[in-house]
Amino acid sequence: MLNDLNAERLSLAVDLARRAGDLALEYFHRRDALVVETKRHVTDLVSEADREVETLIRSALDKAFPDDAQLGEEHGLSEGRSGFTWVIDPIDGTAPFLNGLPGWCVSIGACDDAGPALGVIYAPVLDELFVAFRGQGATLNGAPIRALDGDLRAGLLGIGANDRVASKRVGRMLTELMDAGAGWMRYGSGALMLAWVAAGRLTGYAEPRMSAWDCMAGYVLILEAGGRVLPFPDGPGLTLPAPVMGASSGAYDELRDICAFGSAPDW
Ligand code: 2AM
Ligand code: CA
Repeated sequence: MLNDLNAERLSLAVDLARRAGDLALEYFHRRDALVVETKRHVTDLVSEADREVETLIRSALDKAFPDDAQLGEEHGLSEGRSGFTWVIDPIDGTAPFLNGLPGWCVSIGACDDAGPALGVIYAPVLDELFVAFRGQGATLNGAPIRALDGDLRAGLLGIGANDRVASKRVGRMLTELMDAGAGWMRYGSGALMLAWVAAGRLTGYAEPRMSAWDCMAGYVLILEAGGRVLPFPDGPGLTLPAPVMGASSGAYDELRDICAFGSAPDW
């Protein structure tokens, strides 16, 4: 059973993911009117939608849990005193979002001294809501979910890569995965593909360089669905990019060895 405080946190996170998703969906339907800024690369985009959706989430969390810390993709870190840190990606998959594709989601995660704690991911176009809290199991639209049985060849593998990772590094990873017989796909949102690992739709997900807001919620979902995740750095490392990987138990070791995520990042 969750204590009262964590039950309130989970209930608000679910409510906010839906409200934030509805707001993002409004922007999605009139995306041609959005002013899009290229952060550094054609795949690294931000718009008013990302900022406004994060503001909606953060201001509600500020009000309800003023002692909690918050880390978000667009508005950075605000310190807290409770030991509980919200980790927020208002729109994960901004590039698919701005290009009219369905592969994007709102991701609200949290961690505490014991690691990843809360994960809520809502994909508005698909109307799918993934919910988990440490020790409480994971659900999709209210029904329990489990990671796949079997190894890397038991289903599809999700892959992500961005322009900050050397093309040779990505190419090597994909070559080795294909040589191992893994069929891979890319959908554009790391958070959503991690949720799909939890739901048994993918054997695993790997990306050499992601941020805490892309993976925290998905990590809780996978752990609660019986899978395994590559620990994301905590403390000051929480704000820095790192390799991200989650998989079913049977696929985890082989995937980690192929991706060479056991060693230091080599972007
Ligand atoms: P975003 O859509 O919120 O930017 C796709 O491979 C995944 O990587 C998405 O979760 C995407 O998040 C993230 N991503 C995109 N560009 C990135 C970058 N330059 N550094 C880290 N993560 C990035
Ligand atoms: Ca993101």
